[in-house]
Amino acid sequence: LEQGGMTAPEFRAHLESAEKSPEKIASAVLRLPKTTLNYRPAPDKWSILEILAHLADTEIVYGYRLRQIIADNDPTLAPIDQDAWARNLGYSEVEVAEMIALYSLNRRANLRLLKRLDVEDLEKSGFHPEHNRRVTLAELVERIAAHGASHLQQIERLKQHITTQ
Ligand code: NI
Repeated sequence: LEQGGMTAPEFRAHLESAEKSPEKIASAVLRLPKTTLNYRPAPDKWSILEILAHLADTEIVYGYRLRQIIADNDPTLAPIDQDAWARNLGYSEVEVAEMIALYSLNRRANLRLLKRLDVEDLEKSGFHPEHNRRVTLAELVERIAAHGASHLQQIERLKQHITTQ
């Protein structure tokens, strides 16, 4: 994170892009046939369905982390292994509509909490054992704002890959 932290306009821009993600993801996967949803480009790569489950679950993780940092005193964040979650939590068996609904509602609730904050609050942090350092709310906000967009690109690449086969 650059010196001086996040400015108010940057914060607003991040919240705005974070707000648009669920709808963009929803329209990208609307009416996709099952074969497309389940298609894996390689045995160790996620299908679109698994990406949707990852988006829904990650929003729960973001939500817990930001609640810890906002509300708790000196919290420690729990690291997750996202491939282990995909393997062990049945990501390939989920329902598209349920994942979109979970992602949308948790994202909305997370943004509601973030919108109450002033930019100074974004310097609050929690200890991340995996990185062995403190992670600020500002960093978390940047991640939340970028997460949907990067997986949207991944979904579009997968759709492209399937149609050009
Ligand atoms: Ni991700």
